[in-house]
Amino acid sequence: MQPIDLRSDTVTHPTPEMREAMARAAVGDDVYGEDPTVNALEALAAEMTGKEAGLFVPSGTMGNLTAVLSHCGRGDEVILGTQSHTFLHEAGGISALGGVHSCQIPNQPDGTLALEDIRAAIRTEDIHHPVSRLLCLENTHNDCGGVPLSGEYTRSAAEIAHQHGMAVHLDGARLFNAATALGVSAADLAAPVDSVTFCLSKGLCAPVGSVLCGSGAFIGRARRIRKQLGGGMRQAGVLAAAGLIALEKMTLRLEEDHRRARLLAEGLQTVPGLLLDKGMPLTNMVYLALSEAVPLSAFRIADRLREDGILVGPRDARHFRLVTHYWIDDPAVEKTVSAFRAALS
Ligand code: TLP
Repeated sequence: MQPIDLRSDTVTHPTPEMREAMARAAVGDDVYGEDPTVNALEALAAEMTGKEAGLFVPSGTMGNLTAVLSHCGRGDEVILGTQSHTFLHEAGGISALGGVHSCQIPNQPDGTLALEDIRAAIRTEDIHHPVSRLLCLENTHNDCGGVPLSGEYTRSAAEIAHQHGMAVHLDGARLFNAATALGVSAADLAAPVDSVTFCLSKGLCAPVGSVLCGSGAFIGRARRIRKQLGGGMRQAGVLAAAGLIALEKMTLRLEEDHRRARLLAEGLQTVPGLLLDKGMPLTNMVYLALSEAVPLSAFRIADRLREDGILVGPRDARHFRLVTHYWIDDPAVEKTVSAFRAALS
Protein backbone atom coordinates (compact mmCIF):
# COMPACT_ATOMS: atom_id res chain seq x y z
CA MET A 1 0.00 0.00 0.00
CA GLN A 2 1.29 3.50 -0.88
CA PRO A 3 1.85 5.63 2.23
CA ILE A 4 -0.11 8.85 2.74
CA ASP A 5 2.81 11.15 2.10
CA LEU A 6 2.22 14.69 3.39
CA ARG A 7 5.90 15.65 3.79
CA SER A 8 5.84 17.82 0.67
CA ASP A 9 4.25 18.20 -2.75
CA THR A 10 7.70 17.34 -4.15
CA VAL A 11 6.85 13.68 -3.43
CA THR A 12 4.18 13.57 -6.16
CA HIS A 13 4.61 10.84 -8.77
CA PRO A 14 3.76 11.45 -12.43
CA THR A 15 0.18 10.60 -13.42
CA PRO A 16 -0.50 7.66 -15.80
CA GLU A 17 -1.23 10.21 -18.57
CA MET A 18 2.19 11.78 -17.98
CA ARG A 19 3.94 8.41 -18.13
CA GLU A 20 2.26 7.68 -21.49
CA ALA A 21 3.19 11.10 -22.89
CA MET A 22 6.78 10.60 -21.69
CA ALA A 23 7.00 7.29 -23.54
CA ARG A 24 5.70 8.88 -26.76
CA ALA A 25 7.64 12.18 -26.54
CA ALA A 26 9.44 13.48 -29.62
CA VAL A 27 13.00 14.31 -28.59
CA GLY A 28 16.19 15.96 -29.90
CA ASP A 29 19.36 17.42 -28.42
CA ASP A 30 18.20 20.35 -26.30
CA VAL A 31 21.69 21.83 -25.96
CA TYR A 32 21.46 22.35 -29.74
CA GLY A 33 17.94 23.77 -29.16
CA GLU A 34 16.55 20.82 -31.14
CA ASP A 35 14.22 19.10 -28.70
CA PRO A 36 10.71 19.91 -29.96
CA THR A 37 9.01 18.92 -26.71
CA VAL A 38 11.31 21.09 -24.59
CA ASN A 39 10.79 23.96 -27.03
CA ALA A 40 7.01 23.53 -26.75
CA LEU A 41 7.20 23.48 -22.95
CA GLU A 42 9.37 26.61 -22.82
CA ALA A 43 7.02 28.44 -25.18
CA LEU A 44 3.93 27.48 -23.16
CA ALA A 45 5.62 28.41 -19.87
CA ALA A 46 6.57 31.83 -21.30
CA GLU A 47 3.02 32.38 -22.54
CA MET A 48 1.44 31.39 -19.19
CA THR A 49 3.76 33.65 -17.19
CA GLY A 50 3.43 36.52 -19.68
CA LYS A 51 7.16 36.57 -20.52
CA GLU A 52 9.02 36.44 -23.84
CA ALA A 53 10.97 33.24 -23.30
CA GLY A 54 11.45 30.24 -21.01
CA LEU A 55 14.29 27.92 -20.01
CA PHE A 56 13.72 24.36 -18.79
CA VAL A 57 15.95 23.60 -15.78
CA PRO A 58 16.32 20.43 -13.71
CA SER A 59 15.12 21.94 -10.40
CA GLY A 60 13.70 24.98 -8.67
CA THR A 61 17.04 25.46 -6.95
CA MET A 62 18.86 25.59 -10.28
CA GLY A 63 16.20 27.93 -11.66
CA ASN A 64 16.72 30.42 -8.83
CA LEU A 65 20.51 30.08 -8.98
CA THR A 66 20.53 30.55 -12.76
CA ALA A 67 18.32 33.62 -12.38
CA VAL A 68 20.48 35.21 -9.67
CA LEU A 69 23.69 34.55 -11.62
CA SER A 70 22.11 35.94 -14.79
CA HIS A 71 21.12 39.18 -13.02
CA CYS A 72 24.19 39.64 -10.78
CA GLY A 73 27.98 39.63 -11.05
CA ARG A 74 30.44 38.69 -8.30
CA GLY A 75 30.18 41.04 -5.32
CA ASP A 76 26.74 42.32 -6.29
CA GLU A 77 24.05 42.17 -3.65
CA VAL A 78 20.65 40.53 -3.68
CA ILE A 79 17.97 41.62 -1.20
CA LEU A 80 15.87 38.69 0.00
CA GLY A 81 13.83 37.52 2.99
CA THR A 82 15.24 35.83 6.08
CA GLN A 83 12.63 33.08 5.54
CA SER A 84 13.13 32.77 1.79
CA HIS A 85 13.86 29.41 0.21
CA THR A 86 16.88 30.85 -1.62
CA PHE A 87 18.40 32.06 1.65
CA LEU A 88 17.48 29.05 3.80
CA HIS A 89 17.29 25.96 1.64
CA GLU A 90 19.51 26.30 -1.43
CA ALA A 91 22.82 25.43 0.22
CA GLY A 92 24.15 28.98 -0.13
CA GLY A 93 24.58 28.43 -3.88
CA ILE A 94 24.31 32.10 -4.84
CA SER A 95 27.36 32.97 -2.73
CA ALA A 96 29.25 29.66 -3.07
CA LEU A 97 28.97 29.51 -6.85
CA GLY A 98 28.24 33.09 -7.88
CA GLY A 99 30.05 35.22 -5.30
CA VAL A 100 26.74 37.05 -4.85
CA HIS A 101 26.33 38.80 -1.51
CA SER A 102 22.97 38.58 0.25
CA CYS A 103 21.21 41.23 2.28
CA GLN A 104 18.49 39.51 4.31
CA ILE A 105 15.49 41.45 5.60
CA PRO A 106 12.69 39.98 7.73
CA ASN A 107 9.69 38.40 6.05
CA GLN A 108 6.37 39.62 7.42
CA PRO A 109 3.94 36.87 8.51
CA ASP A 110 2.14 37.30 5.15
CA GLY A 111 5.33 36.41 3.24
CA THR A 112 6.00 39.95 2.07
CA LEU A 113 9.05 42.14 2.69
CA ALA A 114 8.00 45.47 4.20
CA LEU A 115 8.38 48.16 1.56
CA GLU A 116 10.20 50.45 4.02
CA ASP A 117 12.66 47.61 4.77
CA ILE A 118 13.34 47.17 1.04
CA ARG A 119 13.93 50.92 0.66
CA ALA A 120 16.26 50.96 3.67
CA ALA A 121 18.26 47.96 2.41
CA ILE A 122 19.12 49.49 -0.97
CA ARG A 123 22.74 50.64 -0.87
CA THR A 124 23.84 54.16 -1.52
CA GLU A 125 26.56 54.93 -4.05
CA ASP A 126 29.73 54.39 -1.98
CA ILE A 127 32.86 52.40 -2.80
CA HIS A 128 32.54 50.64 0.57
CA HIS A 129 29.22 49.08 -0.44
CA PRO A 130 28.31 46.20 -2.69
CA VAL A 131 25.96 47.20 -5.53
CA SER A 132 22.28 46.42 -4.84
CA ARG A 133 21.43 44.57 -8.04
CA LEU A 134 18.44 42.31 -7.41
CA LEU A 135 15.35 41.94 -5.23
CA CYS A 136 14.00 38.38 -4.75
CA LEU A 137 10.43 37.62 -3.70
CA GLU A 138 8.75 34.23 -3.17
CA ASN A 139 5.15 33.35 -4.13
CA THR A 140 3.58 31.34 -2.54
CA HIS A 141 5.82 31.88 0.43
CA ASN A 142 6.70 28.43 1.70
CA ASP A 143 8.06 29.03 5.21
CA CYS A 144 5.45 31.72 5.94
CA GLY A 145 2.70 29.11 5.58
CA GLY A 146 2.28 28.76 1.82
CA VAL A 147 0.77 32.26 1.67
CA PRO A 148 0.10 33.88 -1.72
CA LEU A 149 1.47 37.39 -2.39
CA SER A 150 -0.88 39.68 -4.31
CA GLY A 151 0.03 41.17 -7.68
CA GLU A 152 -0.52 44.59 -6.13
CA TYR A 153 2.11 44.00 -3.44
CA THR A 154 4.55 42.60 -6.00
CA ARG A 155 4.03 45.69 -8.17
CA SER A 156 4.76 48.06 -5.24
CA ALA A 157 7.92 46.17 -4.25
CA ALA A 158 9.13 45.91 -7.85
CA GLU A 159 8.53 49.62 -8.41
CA ILE A 160 10.95 50.47 -5.60
CA ALA A 161 13.61 48.10 -6.99
CA HIS A 162 13.19 49.38 -10.54
CA GLN A 163 13.41 53.02 -9.42
CA HIS A 164 16.88 52.15 -8.10
CA GLY A 165 17.98 50.35 -11.24
CA MET A 166 17.58 46.91 -9.68
CA ALA A 167 15.97 43.85 -11.25
CA VAL A 168 13.35 41.65 -9.55
CA HIS A 169 13.26 37.86 -9.52
CA LEU A 170 10.26 35.89 -8.28
CA ASP A 171 10.73 32.40 -6.85
CA GLY A 172 7.31 31.19 -7.93
CA ALA A 173 7.94 27.52 -7.16
CA ARG A 174 4.18 27.35 -6.41
CA LEU A 175 3.10 30.31 -8.56
CA PHE A 176 0.06 28.43 -9.89
CA ASN A 177 -1.08 27.70 -6.33
CA ALA A 178 -0.85 31.44 -5.64
CA ALA A 179 -2.77 32.28 -8.81
CA THR A 180 -5.48 29.74 -7.96
CA ALA A 181 -5.85 31.01 -4.39
CA LEU A 182 -6.12 34.65 -5.53
CA GLY A 183 -8.32 33.94 -8.57
CA VAL A 184 -5.91 35.63 -10.99
CA SER A 185 -3.55 34.35 -13.70
CA ALA A 186 0.09 33.44 -13.16
CA ALA A 187 0.91 36.13 -15.74
CA ASP A 188 -0.83 38.76 -13.56
CA LEU A 189 1.31 37.79 -10.57
CA ALA A 190 4.53 37.74 -12.61
CA ALA A 191 3.83 40.93 -14.61
CA PRO A 192 5.79 43.30 -12.32
CA VAL A 193 8.96 41.13 -12.15
CA ASP A 194 11.83 40.67 -14.59
CA SER A 195 12.20 36.93 -14.11
CA VAL A 196 10.20 34.12 -12.54
CA THR A 197 10.76 30.44 -11.87
CA PHE A 198 8.01 27.92 -11.23
CA CYS A 199 8.24 24.21 -10.50
CA LEU A 200 6.62 21.47 -12.55
CA SER A 201 7.66 18.82 -10.05
CA LYS A 202 5.64 19.90 -6.99
CA GLY A 203 1.83 20.14 -6.96
CA LEU A 204 1.83 19.90 -10.75
CA CYS A 205 3.05 16.28 -10.50
CA ALA A 206 5.77 16.18 -13.15
CA PRO A 207 8.72 14.01 -12.08
CA VAL A 208 11.47 16.59 -12.72
CA GLY A 209 11.91 20.20 -13.68
CA SER A 210 11.20 23.89 -13.36
CA VAL A 211 11.01 26.68 -15.89
CA LEU A 212 12.75 30.07 -15.65
CA CYS A 213 10.99 32.77 -17.66
CA GLY A 214 11.92 36.33 -18.60
CA SER A 215 12.82 38.54 -21.55
CA GLY A 216 14.46 36.99 -24.62
CA ALA A 217 17.79 38.67 -23.81
CA PHE A 218 17.68 37.52 -20.18
CA ILE A 219 16.92 33.92 -21.13
CA GLY A 220 19.78 34.06 -23.65
CA ARG A 221 22.16 34.87 -20.77
CA ALA A 222 20.50 32.30 -18.52
CA ARG A 223 20.99 29.56 -21.15
CA ARG A 224 24.78 30.08 -20.92
CA ILE A 225 24.70 30.10 -17.09
CA ARG A 226 22.63 26.88 -17.08
CA LYS A 227 25.34 25.31 -19.26
CA GLN A 228 28.05 26.50 -16.83
CA LEU A 229 26.14 24.90 -13.96
CA GLY A 230 25.95 21.60 -15.84
CA GLY A 231 22.21 21.91 -16.37
CA GLY A 232 22.20 21.67 -20.16
CA MET A 233 20.18 18.53 -20.83
CA ARG A 234 20.06 16.47 -24.00
CA GLN A 235 16.92 14.44 -24.89
CA ALA A 236 14.99 16.18 -22.12
CA GLY A 237 11.74 16.04 -24.11
CA VAL A 238 10.97 12.87 -22.15
CA LEU A 239 10.72 15.09 -19.06
CA ALA A 240 9.19 18.10 -20.80
CA ALA A 241 6.31 15.91 -22.04
CA ALA A 242 5.19 15.49 -18.43
CA GLY A 243 5.74 19.22 -17.91
CA LEU A 244 3.32 20.06 -20.74
CA ILE A 245 0.57 18.03 -19.08
CA ALA A 246 1.48 19.67 -15.77
CA LEU A 247 0.86 23.10 -17.30
CA GLU A 248 -2.14 22.25 -19.46
CA LYS A 249 -4.07 20.13 -16.96
CA MET A 250 -2.64 20.08 -13.46
CA THR A 251 -2.72 23.87 -13.03
CA LEU A 252 -6.52 23.65 -13.34
CA ARG A 253 -7.10 21.39 -10.32
CA LEU A 254 -5.05 23.02 -7.53
CA GLU A 255 -8.14 24.32 -5.72
CA GLU A 256 -8.82 20.68 -4.78
CA ASP A 257 -5.49 20.56 -2.90
CA HIS A 258 -6.28 23.87 -1.20
CA ARG A 259 -9.72 22.62 -0.14
CA ARG A 260 -8.14 19.48 1.34
CA ALA A 261 -5.53 21.55 3.18
CA ARG A 262 -8.38 23.51 4.81
CA LEU A 263 -10.21 20.26 5.60
CA LEU A 264 -7.05 18.83 7.15
CA ALA A 265 -6.45 22.01 9.19
CA GLU A 266 -10.07 22.07 10.39
CA GLY A 267 -9.82 18.44 11.49
CA LEU A 268 -6.41 18.76 13.12
CA GLN A 269 -7.34 21.84 15.13
CA THR A 270 -9.95 19.75 16.94
CA VAL A 271 -7.21 17.37 18.16
CA PRO A 272 -6.19 18.29 21.74
CA GLY A 273 -2.53 19.35 21.79
CA LEU A 274 -2.38 20.55 18.16
CA LEU A 275 -2.42 24.21 17.17
CA LEU A 276 -2.49 25.78 13.71
CA ASP A 277 0.87 27.48 13.60
CA LYS A 278 0.29 29.91 10.73
CA GLY A 279 -3.48 30.19 10.62
CA MET A 280 -5.96 28.53 8.26
CA PRO A 281 -4.13 27.52 5.05
CA LEU A 282 -4.66 29.71 2.00
CA THR A 283 -3.03 27.17 -0.35
CA ASN A 284 -1.77 23.60 0.13
CA MET A 285 0.32 23.82 3.33
CA VAL A 286 -0.74 23.14 6.91
CA TYR A 287 1.73 24.25 9.57
CA LEU A 288 1.18 22.79 13.05
CA ALA A 289 2.60 23.40 16.51
CA LEU A 290 2.38 21.15 19.57
CA SER A 291 0.91 22.80 22.67
CA GLU A 292 3.05 22.87 25.82
CA ALA A 293 0.87 20.15 27.34
CA VAL A 294 2.13 17.56 24.82
CA PRO A 295 5.11 15.66 26.27
CA LEU A 296 6.05 13.90 22.98
CA SER A 297 8.31 15.53 20.41
CA ALA A 298 7.21 16.10 16.82
CA PHE A 299 9.84 13.52 15.77
CA ARG A 300 8.34 10.87 18.08
CA ILE A 301 4.83 11.61 16.80
CA ALA A 302 6.04 11.40 13.18
CA ASP A 303 7.51 7.96 13.97
CA ARG A 304 4.15 6.81 15.36
CA LEU A 305 2.28 8.09 12.31
CA ARG A 306 4.76 6.33 10.03
CA GLU A 307 3.68 3.02 11.63
CA ASP A 308 0.15 3.85 10.34
CA GLY A 309 1.51 4.54 6.84
CA ILE A 310 1.33 8.33 7.23
CA LEU A 311 4.40 10.47 6.52
CA VAL A 312 4.56 14.01 7.90
CA GLY A 313 7.42 16.48 8.07
CA PRO A 314 8.57 17.58 11.55
CA ARG A 315 10.29 20.98 11.17
CA ASP A 316 11.78 20.82 14.66
CA ALA A 317 10.84 19.20 17.98
CA ARG A 318 7.55 21.18 18.29
CA HIS A 319 6.42 21.89 14.71
CA PHE A 320 5.19 20.05 11.60
CA ARG A 321 4.45 20.94 8.01
CA LEU A 322 1.87 18.91 6.08
CA VAL A 323 1.37 19.49 2.36
CA THR A 324 -1.59 18.34 0.27
CA HIS A 325 -1.25 17.37 -3.38
CA TYR A 326 -2.70 15.28 -6.21
CA TRP A 327 -2.15 11.95 -4.43
CA ILE A 328 -3.93 13.01 -1.21
CA ASP A 329 -7.67 12.33 -1.33
CA ASP A 330 -10.48 12.95 1.19
CA PRO A 331 -10.13 9.54 2.94
CA ALA A 332 -6.38 10.24 3.37
CA VAL A 333 -7.25 13.52 5.12
CA GLU A 334 -9.68 11.75 7.48
CA LYS A 335 -7.19 8.98 8.20
CA THR A 336 -4.48 11.54 9.02
CA VAL A 337 -6.71 13.40 11.49
CA SER A 338 -7.64 10.11 13.23
CA ALA A 339 -4.00 9.00 13.35
CA PHE A 340 -2.90 12.30 14.97
CA ARG A 341 -5.75 11.98 17.48
CA ALA A 342 -4.63 8.44 18.37
CA ALA A 343 -0.94 9.38 18.56
CA LEU A 344 -1.67 12.26 20.94
CA SER A 345 -4.23 10.52 23.17
N1 TLP B 1 11.02 23.26 -1.43
C1 TLP B 1 11.09 21.98 -0.77
C2 TLP B 1 12.25 21.93 0.23
O1 TLP B 1 13.43 22.29 -0.39
C3 TLP B 1 12.04 22.80 1.43
C4 TLP B 1 9.76 21.69 -0.11
O2 TLP B 1 9.56 20.53 0.28
O3 TLP B 1 8.93 22.60 0.00
N2 TLP B 1 11.53 27.51 -4.01
C5 TLP B 1 10.61 27.12 -3.11
C6 TLP B 1 9.67 28.14 -2.56
C7 TLP B 1 10.54 25.80 -2.69
O4 TLP B 1 9.65 25.45 -1.78
C8 TLP B 1 11.45 24.85 -3.23
C9 TLP B 1 11.44 23.41 -2.76
C10 TLP B 1 12.38 25.29 -4.18
C11 TLP B 1 12.40 26.63 -4.54
C12 TLP B 1 13.41 24.37 -4.79
O5 TLP B 1 12.88 23.44 -5.63
P1 TLP B 1 13.69 22.09 -5.98
O6 TLP B 1 13.43 21.16 -4.84
O7 TLP B 1 13.09 21.64 -7.26
O8 TLP B 1 15.13 22.43 -6.11
